Amino acid sequence: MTKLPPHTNDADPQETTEWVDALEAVIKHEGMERAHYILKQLSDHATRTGAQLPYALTTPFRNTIPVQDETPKPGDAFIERRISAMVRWNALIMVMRANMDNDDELGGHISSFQSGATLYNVGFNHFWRATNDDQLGDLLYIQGHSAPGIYARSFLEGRLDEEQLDSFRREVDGNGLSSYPHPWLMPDYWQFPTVSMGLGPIQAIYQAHIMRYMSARDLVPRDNRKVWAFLGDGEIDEPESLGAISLAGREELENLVFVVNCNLQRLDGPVRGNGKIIQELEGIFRGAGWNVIKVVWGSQWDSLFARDKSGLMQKRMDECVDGEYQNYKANGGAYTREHFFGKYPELAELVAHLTDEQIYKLNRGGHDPDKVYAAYAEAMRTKGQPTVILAHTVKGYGTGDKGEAQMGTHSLKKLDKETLQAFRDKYMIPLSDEELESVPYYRPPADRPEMVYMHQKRRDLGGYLPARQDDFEALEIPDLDAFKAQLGSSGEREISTTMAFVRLLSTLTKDKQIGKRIVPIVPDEARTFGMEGMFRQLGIYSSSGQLYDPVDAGQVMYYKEDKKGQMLEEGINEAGAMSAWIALATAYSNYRCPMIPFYVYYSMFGHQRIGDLCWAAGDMRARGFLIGATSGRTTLNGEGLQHQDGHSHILANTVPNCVSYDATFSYEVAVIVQDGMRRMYQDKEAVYYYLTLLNENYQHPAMPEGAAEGIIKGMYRYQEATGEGQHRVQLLGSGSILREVIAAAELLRNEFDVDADIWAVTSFNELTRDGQDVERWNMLHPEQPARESYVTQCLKNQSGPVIATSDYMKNYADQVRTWVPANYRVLGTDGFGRSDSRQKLRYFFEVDRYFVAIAALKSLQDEGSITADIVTDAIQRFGIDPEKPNPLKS
Ligand SMILES: Cc1ncc(C[n+]2csc(CCOP(=O)(O)OP(=O)(O)O)c2C)c(N)n1
Ligand SMILES: [Mg+2]
Repeated sequence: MTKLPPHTNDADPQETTEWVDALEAVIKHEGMERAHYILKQLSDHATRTGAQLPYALTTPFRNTIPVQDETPKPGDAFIERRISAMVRWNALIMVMRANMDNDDELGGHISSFQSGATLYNVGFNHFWRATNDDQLGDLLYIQGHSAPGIYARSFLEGRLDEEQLDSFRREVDGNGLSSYPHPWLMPDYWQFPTVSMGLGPIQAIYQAHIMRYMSARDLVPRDNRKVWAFLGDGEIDEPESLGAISLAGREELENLVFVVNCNLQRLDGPVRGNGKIIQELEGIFRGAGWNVIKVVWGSQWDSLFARDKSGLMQKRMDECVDGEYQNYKANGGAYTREHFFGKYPELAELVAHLTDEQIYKLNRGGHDPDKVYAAYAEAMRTKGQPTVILAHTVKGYGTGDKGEAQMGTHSLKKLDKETLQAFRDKYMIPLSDEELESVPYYRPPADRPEMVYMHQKRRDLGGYLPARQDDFEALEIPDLDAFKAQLGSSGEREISTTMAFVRLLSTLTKDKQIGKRIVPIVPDEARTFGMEGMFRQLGIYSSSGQLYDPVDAGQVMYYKEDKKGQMLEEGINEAGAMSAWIALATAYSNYRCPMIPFYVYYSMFGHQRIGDLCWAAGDMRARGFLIGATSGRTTLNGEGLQHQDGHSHILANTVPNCVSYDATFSYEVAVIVQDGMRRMYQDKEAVYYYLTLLNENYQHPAMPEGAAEGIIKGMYRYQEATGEGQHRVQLLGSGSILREVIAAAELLRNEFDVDADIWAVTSFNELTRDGQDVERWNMLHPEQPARESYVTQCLKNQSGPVIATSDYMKNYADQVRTWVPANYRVLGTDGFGRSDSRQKLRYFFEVDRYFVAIAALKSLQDEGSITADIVTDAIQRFGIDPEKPNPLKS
């Protein structure tokens, strides 16, 4: 008869035991599947009778894979332990050396990698395939602050030398190692910037999704490639970490493996001191359709489990909270004996034969290569589900009482002499006490068995990791002529730049060379942008095709989901859509297949909402287009304060390799997109594009002769002054407000005898970057003839003050002030948006034609060209209340 642990609330222990015995018998004689079946029948029956069962998505706090089902780890356990020890050593040393004998405060982390070392080493030795001429390898999202351990392995492998390790976090002089994974700084090494917590997990999910998309469309073979993402248990609290896991479950992303390093601690303290992070995550992931593998306990516990016939030890494990588990590791064997086992006399008895030292060494699953191997092997085999491995570890493992499971261990940067010696002894690093004085790295000669073994393992898996491919085969980009429809006048037809863009996109998808590489991505706003025609034309990607008849099936533009769909409709999920875009925008590297993604979204929900992903995209050398549709504070008029964007260009300019444009006319859109494709995919510049589009309808002129170059540089003369007026001004306008500027020029000419040159400014950001670059060069070359910024070149031979107006904050146009060789006045839309007609909003924000005209007149007054009463007269004539509140404050 089974002996059950004492439960105080068991009304009839005898009856309970009978049920458990019956179940045991079924498992023993008929197998687990039959047991499952019977339990399911019982549960269904109970539900039919109306019973509310205490459904639990969690299992007891123990390993998911029973000992007898573990796939045995092949290879030489002893040698692998040696490799692991050396990796640990060098990871520790490189952080210590970065922080020794200097006041540079370079930082670095010891404890995170020491807790995750086995999780990485098992992967490197047995699972992770590299990309080479024959295969596309696995994609690894490595916990950012575990970077020292990854460098340490590369050092052992001979890919990095001591000098480079000593240049950890010393990058300015070149050849340094970046603090965290940064492809921008180490383009042949790191693939994914992960250290801004949460960005790794969400990107990994969408990477796996895009991997399936790419193969569904026959762009790259599917193979058995996997995406592995390493997460901290503290990192899990980021909304991005868990926010997209249901997509992975729903899409059955069997090519995705999450490994959560559950060391129970984050930076300040325990992740769930009063609960159990592993159990919490088990429930969440299982509920989202994931295959959950808990790796809680190491092999040292196996014999205790075998002897724990009553389940009392399990009960004790289940009732302890993480704060207590942290205590056991921080306080050692005697403490654990007393506080963990000592709670029940039978349990104390169970470990009576063990010394305190042996109790302390009862290991956690994430530090046991055999348990980790078994979990990884299971993840590799899993079909139809993503896998999450919840690995129980100790933060600062091996760093003794100075670091192991200590509250402040995350910030540990150095070990004292005794702790270092103890670490050396624990990992049997053959260095004497004297040698330790210099805090040396350790790498055995190349012919040592460990080294031979390690290289062989990587050869078997196709090469070394991490590795990133930066180069790709250039694409043949169509000439500008291909977009004739956008370059000509729209005639009487009033259209928006969004409509022009959608047509251009449609043309691109039909291009023989690049058509299949074009990927429109929307987060549930295609209809808003008039892109619904693409549903049918391109199909919406869905891994299950379309299992229903769409209600609009009879219509030409019906909602067509398709296994080979080209368009991505990612739902109301900007971070997800952006992550999909990033995966495609880096496909040139990770799939050796350049893709041209266009992510089209409400401009307000771009850089402002997902700015950190935009930043990461720059780091990753993403290539593609972000399209901020319905942009402009006063142009998207009805939607109000939380939609009307007047600052996305300012944010876009914070990403160094993001090239941004605010277009007015369809020919500008065509020129910008064509040139962008040329720069990114033909000339292989590591930039990406941000282009704002408008939903205001108006007539579009044909492209003025020779305008293309200026459009790309950021400004061109749209209309020359007639030369007839008494006074002269230079009017700059961008986006929708250019049209107000054009109207203002007419007012000025007709009513004030002021003649205006009109300049269309497609990018104050590009103008600014050019100006700053020129200024910098001039500063550093004082003896050389000074160079001239493009803004200066455009305006230097013009006369009259310069007035710039945009639908963005004044800062946007104000950036170029230094290079404007004249009196410069800026109008813009600072302040919270609100709903009203465009006309009213432009009056409210003081960017309509009348304000442009007044700004011009005021500038002429300031120059002494006209008298104040003319300006006053204009203010009155236009019905402007001079006491109207400042929009910034209203
Ligand atoms: C978005 C973001 N916020 C804060 C940090 C700073 N930070 C770096 S590591 C860390 C603690 C990480 O804890 P955990 O995820 O559990 O990883 P562990 O080191 O324990 O493996 C914090 C707060 C960050 N990198 N990113
Ligand atoms: Mg942690």
